[in-house]
Amino acid sequence: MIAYIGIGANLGDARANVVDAFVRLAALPATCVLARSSLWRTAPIDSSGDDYINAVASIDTQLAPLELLDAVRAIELAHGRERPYRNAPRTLDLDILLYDDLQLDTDVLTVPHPRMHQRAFVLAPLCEIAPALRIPGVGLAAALLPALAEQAIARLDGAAPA
Ligand code: PH2
Ligand code: MG
Ligand code: MG
Repeated sequence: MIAYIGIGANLGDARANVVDAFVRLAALPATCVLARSSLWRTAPIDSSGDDYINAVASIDTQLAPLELLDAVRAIELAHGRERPYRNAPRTLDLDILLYDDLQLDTDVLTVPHPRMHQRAFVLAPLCEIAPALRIPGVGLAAALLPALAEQAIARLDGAAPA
């Protein structure tokens, strides 16, 4: 299965944490990283604290959706992720954005990620690595970006070697 993982951090060494997330995703069982976006500096949306570093990875995985969710949560915990309140600043956040063509809405996991189509910090790195991608139930990811032009994001040069 091909899945897309949104990565974000705005506490501690956010840039190093995001780069380490790529490494840890590649080390998951039955999983390989297909592509990693650049790193992007983004203003917090419905959140506070420093600017975020955001990125997206595409992976090929044989992990089932809930196995993948457990795995990305373990990576967050390895970075000391705490959840004192909703959308609190964080050392590392890994969200399953898409899992193949799956559409799932349960208490623990909703795929596609329910807010991804409203967030330039997700769509810009996503479209970098998958310019023709369609979000099930929503449409072409790239077509959503122009409406989000007021969200402040900037690609960091040379941030993520392929
Ligand atoms: N994540 C959120 C809420 N707001 N803002 C930015 N810029 N980047 C994020 O990763 C982010 C956010 C909830 O996970
Ligand atoms: Mg998130
Ligand atoms: Mg999350």
